[in-house]
Amino acid sequence: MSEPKGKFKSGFVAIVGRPNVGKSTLMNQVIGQKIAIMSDKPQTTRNKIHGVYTTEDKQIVFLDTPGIHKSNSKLGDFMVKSALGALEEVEAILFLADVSEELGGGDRFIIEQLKKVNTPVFLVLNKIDKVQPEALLPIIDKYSKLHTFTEVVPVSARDGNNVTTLLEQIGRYLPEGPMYYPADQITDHPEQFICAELIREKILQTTREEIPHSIAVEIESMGTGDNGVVNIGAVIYVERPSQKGIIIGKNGAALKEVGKRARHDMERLLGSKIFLELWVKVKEDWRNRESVLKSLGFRH
Ligand code: GDP
Ligand code: MG
Ligand code: K
Repeated sequence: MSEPKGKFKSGFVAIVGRPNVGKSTLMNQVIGQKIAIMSDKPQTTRNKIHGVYTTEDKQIVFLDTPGIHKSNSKLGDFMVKSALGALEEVEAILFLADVSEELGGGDRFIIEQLKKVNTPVFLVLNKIDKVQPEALLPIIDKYSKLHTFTEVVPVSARDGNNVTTLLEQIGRYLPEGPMYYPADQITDHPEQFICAELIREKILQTTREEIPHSIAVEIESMGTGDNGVVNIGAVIYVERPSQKGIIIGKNGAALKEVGKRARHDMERLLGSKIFLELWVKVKEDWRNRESVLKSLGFRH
């Protein structure tokens, strides 16, 4: 190992952008492991996930902030508020946009929010693998008319194209600081949270009907038995009895498929055999009740 040239630098960086621009994909590309949750349906990432990127001269701790979108529920308001609070405290914000889609109302809303925050904002133009190179300049122009971005970095989060450049650019905005996490740690989230998110992900991937935004998953129990098998009991909360039926499916087929897929990923993640039990419960209008939000771990 060579001697680091200067002092060690470290800091927190937030990733924001409307649903589906590739925030989770970028996070996974950077830390090289599947922890952020990916889905074609929007708003899957509801909690913050720290991904930690460590080299010999720097450490970047990423916050995969919940999308800042226009909201019509208490949960939505909560998400915007908590995201804006987190954004004040970071060294830099990566605003991700999808170059293969028109700059839309969702992007504008987020840019308006970012104006309120006193933190350098990078414009990270993602999915460049989907457009011709000459299409990029006009796109950069369009975004730059709305806000003065500190840096503009085109990337393909999926292919990893230009991601190293992005990491180097971020490094220039980090102050001298300690290593917050051990070099081999990539997330500070408990396994329980990741397992709950995996179950949510599988439901979103396997359910056709329009219910996903109204589900929450809670891990009720998790423990290792004498035989080394990890026993996990989880409850899937829905808002209406009809949604319960959709999640369970005919003769329990849908829920069984969700369980199978989630167990598969959990076994890879935890490196042990998993016994997974899933229940579905109706909690009416849970999104609009403060106390229920609190019990599910959303904090102000
Ligand atoms: P998030 O909602 O912002 O976290 O977006 P995801 O990371 O879940 O990505 C949404 C979709 O876009 C997924 O199907 C990804 O595979 C896809 N995607 C993400 N980044 C890229 C990219 O650089 N190129 C292409 N072609 N697809 C991407
Ligand atoms: Mg995501
Ligand atoms: K700041």
